[in-house]
Amino acid sequence: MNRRTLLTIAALATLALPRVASAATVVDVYKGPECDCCGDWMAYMRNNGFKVVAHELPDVSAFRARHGITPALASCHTALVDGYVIEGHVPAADIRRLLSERPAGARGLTVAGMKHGSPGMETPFIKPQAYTVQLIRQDGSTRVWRSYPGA
Ligand SMILES: [Cu+2]
Repeated sequence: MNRRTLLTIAALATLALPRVASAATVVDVYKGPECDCCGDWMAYMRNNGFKVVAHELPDVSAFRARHGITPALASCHTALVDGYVIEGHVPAADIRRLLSERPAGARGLTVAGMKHGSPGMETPFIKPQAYTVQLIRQDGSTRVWRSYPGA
């Protein structure tokens, strides 16, 4: 292999690498300091290929309200992902679908409350609850994004 071939291979490798690195979507998670299940959801998201950045806030509810999450739609942590707000223990597949479909007028997704069996809320000996991922629109209205059966 001559020097020019080596240089060409090196140049192609540098072109290819940043694309691989930028494939991980950043998830900025806003949470209170003492939330174990928030940490479990962050670990779950990392395991699903997202780049998770944690931000601790003394009052997540004010942050939540600024992003259009009403108390009825609220859970334990609020995340910002590529311009969308993701509230609570939302499964990674539903976030990926939102990022690929990008429905008109969408503000984000929520799993309101704290549902046993949702990602980061798996508890030994407690049966998974049925839960619904809701799409929140910019006007505050919601619709079912996906329903999960309990056990
Ligand atoms: Cu939680």
